[in-house]
Amino acid sequence: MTRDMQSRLGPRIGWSQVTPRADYLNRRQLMAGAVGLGLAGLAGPAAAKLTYIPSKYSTTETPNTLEEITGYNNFYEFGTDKSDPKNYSGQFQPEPWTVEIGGMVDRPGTWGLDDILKDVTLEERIYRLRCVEAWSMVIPWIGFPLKTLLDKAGVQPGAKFVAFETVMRPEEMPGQRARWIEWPYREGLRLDEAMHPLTILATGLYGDPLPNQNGAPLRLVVPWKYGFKGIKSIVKISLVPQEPKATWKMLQSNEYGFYANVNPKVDHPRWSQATERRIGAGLFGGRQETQMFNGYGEQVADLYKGMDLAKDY
Ligand SMILES: Nc1nc2c(c(=O)[nH]1)N[C@H]1C(S)=C(S)[C@@H](COP(=O)(O)O)O[C@H]1N2
Ligand SMILES: [Mo]
Repeated sequence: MTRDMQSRLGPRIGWSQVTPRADYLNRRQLMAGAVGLGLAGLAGPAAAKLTYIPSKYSTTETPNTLEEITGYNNFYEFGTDKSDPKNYSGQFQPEPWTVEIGGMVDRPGTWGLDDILKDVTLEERIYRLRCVEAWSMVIPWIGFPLKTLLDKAGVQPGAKFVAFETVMRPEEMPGQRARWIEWPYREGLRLDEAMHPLTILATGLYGDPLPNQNGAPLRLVVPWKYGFKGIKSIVKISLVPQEPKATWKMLQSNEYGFYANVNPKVDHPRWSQATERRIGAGLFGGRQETQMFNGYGEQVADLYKGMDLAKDY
């Protein structure tokens, strides 16, 4: 039996799972009221530390529970099991944090995350997340468009791609002491993908700052791409003229491409991408069809006009 199967056979619904979500839904209603009254800056959700506004880009699908989102993760810096990030990220220190922005920008430099966040408006973005391993979730991220940060840095004309790197902390990240991955974890986007309004840097979820296992304190979320593009715990962002290195492509380029757009018609060499297992759907929930661009085609299909997505997978 696979580990996936085991997690589906355990007891699923208890008060510890139901209550936080009910709380959260109430808080969201409160929040919507506060925004309506123009009080967003004053009246944040009672138990949350972040203040944010809703977004038209959110799905109306029901989010996964906080337990699911924080207990079933891929974050190989903490280990390869789905439960490793939750179990081994407790010592990780996401504060203070700086992000280096460099390459082809007018204002290169290293900024404190607090400074960066001072003048951004946080939004809630409830997005589908589709892992390349054919499971999925719905996650209520809190974040802001990557474009906001890139505009602040001033992207120069020759820049064509954005490269990202995760922090190196082998003392706090046991997975980084294993050398089968060439750390740091790296990812990249084409500049137009990076500037797209759906592309966000997330700083929280369920109204609170990001848990360590989800990529505290700052991670990328690109909802129409496989989850591995969503690089966690980012310390470096560079504007570059050429396609940058990306960790999974470096490991196995015939299985993981640079684009990694969710595509039910282009199978992974070792499994079908036509359907997916929604975490939390339960033993009898069955599989659901995977949507082209993870259901965001209306917004992003134009980015890939004229490209052969079977070749540029
Ligand atoms: N630095 C880093 N970022 C990472 C990963 C990783 O191992 N290391 N895993 C990726 C994969 S495969 C997925 S599916 C998502 C999972 O995000 P989540 O655990 O917040 O759901 O993170 C991505 N970002
Ligand atoms: Mo993934």
